[in-house]
Amino acid sequence: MNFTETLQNLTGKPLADCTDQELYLALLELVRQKSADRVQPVTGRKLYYISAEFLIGKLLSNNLINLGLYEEARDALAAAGKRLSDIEEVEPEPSLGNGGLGRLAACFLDSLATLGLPGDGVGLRYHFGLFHQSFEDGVQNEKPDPWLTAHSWAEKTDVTYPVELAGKEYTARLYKLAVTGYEGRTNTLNLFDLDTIDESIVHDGIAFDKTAIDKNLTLFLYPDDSDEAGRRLRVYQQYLMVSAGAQLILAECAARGCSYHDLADYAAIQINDTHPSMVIPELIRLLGEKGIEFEEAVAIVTKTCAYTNHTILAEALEKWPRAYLDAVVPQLMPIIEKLDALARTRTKDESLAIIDKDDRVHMAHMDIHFTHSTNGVAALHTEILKNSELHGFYELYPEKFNNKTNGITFRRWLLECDPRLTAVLEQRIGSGFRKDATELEKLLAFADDETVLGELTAVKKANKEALADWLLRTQKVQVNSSALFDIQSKRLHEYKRQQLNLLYLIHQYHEIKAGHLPAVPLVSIFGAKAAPAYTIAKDIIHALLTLSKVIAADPEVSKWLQVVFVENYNVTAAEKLIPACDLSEQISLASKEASGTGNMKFMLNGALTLGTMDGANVEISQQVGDENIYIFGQTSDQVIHRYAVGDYDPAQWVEGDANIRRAIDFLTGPEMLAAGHTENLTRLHDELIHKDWFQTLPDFNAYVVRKGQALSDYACDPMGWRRKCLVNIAKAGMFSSDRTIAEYDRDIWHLGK
Ligand code: GPW
Repeated sequence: MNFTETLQNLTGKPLADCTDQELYLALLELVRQKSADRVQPVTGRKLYYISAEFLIGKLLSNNLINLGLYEEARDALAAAGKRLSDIEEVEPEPSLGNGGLGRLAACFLDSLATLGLPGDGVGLRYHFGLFHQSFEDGVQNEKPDPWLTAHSWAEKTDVTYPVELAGKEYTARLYKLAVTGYEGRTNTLNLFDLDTIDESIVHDGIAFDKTAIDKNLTLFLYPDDSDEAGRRLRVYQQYLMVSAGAQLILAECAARGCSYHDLADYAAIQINDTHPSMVIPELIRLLGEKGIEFEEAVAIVTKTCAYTNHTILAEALEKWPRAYLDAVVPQLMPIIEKLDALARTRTKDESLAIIDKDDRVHMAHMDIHFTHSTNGVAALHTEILKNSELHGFYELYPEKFNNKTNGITFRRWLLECDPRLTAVLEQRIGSGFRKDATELEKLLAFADDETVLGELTAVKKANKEALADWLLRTQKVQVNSSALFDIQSKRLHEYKRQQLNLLYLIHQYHEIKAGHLPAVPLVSIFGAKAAPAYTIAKDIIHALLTLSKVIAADPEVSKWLQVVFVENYNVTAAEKLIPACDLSEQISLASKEASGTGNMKFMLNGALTLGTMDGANVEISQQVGDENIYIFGQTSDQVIHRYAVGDYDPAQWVEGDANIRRAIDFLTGPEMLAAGHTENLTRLHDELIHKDWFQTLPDFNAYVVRKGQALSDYACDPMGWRRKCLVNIAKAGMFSSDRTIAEYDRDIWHLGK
């Protein structure tokens, strides 16, 4: 049977007569059958990657590529007058993550299956995932994002586990989603949910009754934690995930012959930041029920579990008031107390305790004491953990600390999102890079080949035109695709410094008005969601949307400058934006971005990075060399020093620098106030002048100069620019998540053995 016949058997009628929806469902079923054929028996150690987020993105094209069916499907559909790209639009995006941490988990699942390693995910099946963002009157508005349709990739099973929350028993149901590897095996993403969830209790955007646990528990990813009920709900969610997950792990291992004493020979559990940390006491509790003494259970769990830290931002390091845990998981508290006591026998340093003097439970501390590995996610980040944030722990357990620089799957972030670039690469260097990303280096042989550079330029031009079409269709904005496309897309957070980019754009507005024209027209594109309760982040969005209006209304400036803020940034939007980017904005305050992974995606797709020496930018600059990246700003040492001295005063920078003053004052000047809201603009203005907690102003001038350099290189030396892009693509190999996963396996997991 050929592909068309197979698909037709599933639709029951000629493909040409099918709707896109019918074709989508048929392809979904086909993928299901084909991926089931690649399920392999597990021998030896199996990984459980436990994470509150798996930002998997749409799955149809990804699965077709991984199963080797993409071309056949595309051609069979084309023969019937259908377009795979139209069918892709029918698929809702599963929005099961906030950003980098969740997307990393998804890339890791892809690489595990691709490398043929036994490794499943464990997480939650949020009904509405992260909110859907729209802009109304220049302000972010949040709505539920219903991605669970009647036919979804996650299949209901009849496996359930009892989970006790605040003394009441709930039933966690398991859903399974097939994870296909590229020419690899099929693994599973296990997602838990309650049957009793009631989507109808959501009202007025994303508000809902926070007390009715049986109805609300898995409605949203991380419900608003700005009030106490919201924070408690997060503890409930976390325990549902880890308790059901731990029961699943023990059941699977027992079915393979594990006696529980030898659990570490059957399972490796990776704790993705602190959200799943309660899996440690929960496993000890469950092993206790199987008759294993506390001391031995601690040893087993330590050998089985490993912890990844993704941040040094204090507010993101979870510390739960003991009273919450007493209320929600009273069965864990005696165990956590014993772990705290045990930790105190290993060190007298009070700051390393699990339960502090204010009765707060430090989840990361429990992880470090009672797992065998703690890793950071980029070289600089791991050094900062060892030398400052977690220094005391590093002195106590030097052997536990290791670095695993993040990576991205090239299947989604090159083959799927940039078929034009993939085709040029294959023609020049063959297709070995699909499995061995370091083969991209073969491209360096063409660094001075003007034909190849011309091909790369043509790819970028076509991708920019495709993005322009998409922006017109979905965002109703028209952009000039011969301008330089500058993109900052990531969660909205002050440390990521979208406000620095904002101040630059205001600066450029004034320069253009003064007749100092830039080297090339600039289209500055943003994509970002702000946490619903994060006021200043929402004010930054408002300021950018307002500036966009002010510029668009000014013909003198809009010839040279355009600001576009893409609504509802998600994986699908990222796949459109990244291949079309010329300049990638990675401008976090040095020391604050643990790694970043968008930086890697842009580089791989032939954009140049404008960035600080932060996170994985440091390793990117080492790979490509100083001449192929635009680095600016304070170093992490300088920043850490400035915080330590504690004398940073933004007002002095405002007084001492006319450009900074002009840019900040513009926020509350007549043009902006006429187009935006006084309250939001004033609050942001005051925040920058009085607090500027992420040191935007000290980096302002260096940023303006470096960005100006990039624009002029782009305009004045197109071949030189494209040569730099080529080097970036060629050197992206080390940022494949296949490399990252191979290192986790070599140093921490030892899977299949
Ligand atoms: F706070 N990251 C994220 F560390 O996306 F938990 N969400 C989070 O909640 C945290 C971290 C947490 C990101 C980091 O900010 C980013 O630098 C990193 O590349 C990514 O995790 C993956 O490691």
